Amino acid sequence: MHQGSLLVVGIGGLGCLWAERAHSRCSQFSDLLLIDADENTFNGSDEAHCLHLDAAGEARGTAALPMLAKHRLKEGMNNIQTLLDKAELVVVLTCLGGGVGSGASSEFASLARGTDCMVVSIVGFPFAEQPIRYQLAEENFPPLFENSNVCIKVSLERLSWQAKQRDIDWKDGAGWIEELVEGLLSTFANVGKINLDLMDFRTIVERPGDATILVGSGSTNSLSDIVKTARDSPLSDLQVDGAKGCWIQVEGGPDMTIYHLNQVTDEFVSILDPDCQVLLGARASDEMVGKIRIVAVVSGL
Ligand SMILES: Nc1nc2c(ncn2[C@@H]2O[C@H](COP(=O)(O)OP(=O)(O)OP(=O)(O)O)[C@@H](O)[C@H]2O)c(=O)[nH]1
Ligand SMILES: [Mg+2]
Repeated sequence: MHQGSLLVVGIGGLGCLWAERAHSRCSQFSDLLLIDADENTFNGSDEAHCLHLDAAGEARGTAALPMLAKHRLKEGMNNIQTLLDKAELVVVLTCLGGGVGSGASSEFASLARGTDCMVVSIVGFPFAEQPIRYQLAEENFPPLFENSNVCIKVSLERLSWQAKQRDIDWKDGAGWIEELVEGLLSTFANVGKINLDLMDFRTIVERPGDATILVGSGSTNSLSDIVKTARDSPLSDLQVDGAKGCWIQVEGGPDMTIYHLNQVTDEFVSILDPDCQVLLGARASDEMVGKIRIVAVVSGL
């Protein structure tokens, strides 16, 4: 991977918060771009490239309307074109239901696809008790979905429930979003025991049908629980048992053995279609001693 090929992008207030947190775990090998109408979003992120959607400085207010946000993104695009030209994979984090995320994210994904980038979108859906925001989210989801290679719907309701279980703030992504992005990007950035590259990833995500990403982690003493957490992790409500394609990355410590590797992958793959094409990668890192994490993209759903 060359410098600048992995790009984490936050769009809108919550999306930027998620992107910053995710990027802080993989800043050695990815770039960060924050896009918002609210300048306060950019405070405290020295490493970020920022696109302020009110860059003309005319204090035209916040881009509370999706159409306005979309328009301002187009105007500001030449400021970030070089970043996009370098990127091979962008991970877009956003939450629909407000102005910026709803308006600018599909436009951004479409521009990224136009430069032959792969786009993975992680998209928050508002709480059901905010019906107007929810409806706005539903209206703006299809164009984002169509412009993404993988598009994962995250219900804020489920996220907040998971965060409560873990006793952390849901707005930070319940730890889950960071883990997903870190797992995905570290796979591409590091040479593993069995290396998977972007070409393999593309093969899997470009299968017809839906795709989603599952993550699970835990101790090497409880391998079945790792598979179970991965299976329970989809924040979108897709059933994965008919998956025809699977790209799976297993990360462990230097103490990871072939037994561990086989055990988790066999158990995970047993839930998919028997004819599923499986591409496997594995890597070891010092921080993972005693632990194993799996990151899987399943497609053809
Ligand atoms: N209940 C609740 N929902 C929130 C909160 N923050 C964000 N959301 C939800 O997340 C969605 C997106 O929020 P933001 O990312 O802040 O919106 P934005 O894209 O910056 O758009 P604007 O600020 O409206 O221009 C909203 O529609 C809300 O449904 C919060 O503190 N409480
Ligand atoms: Mg905002």
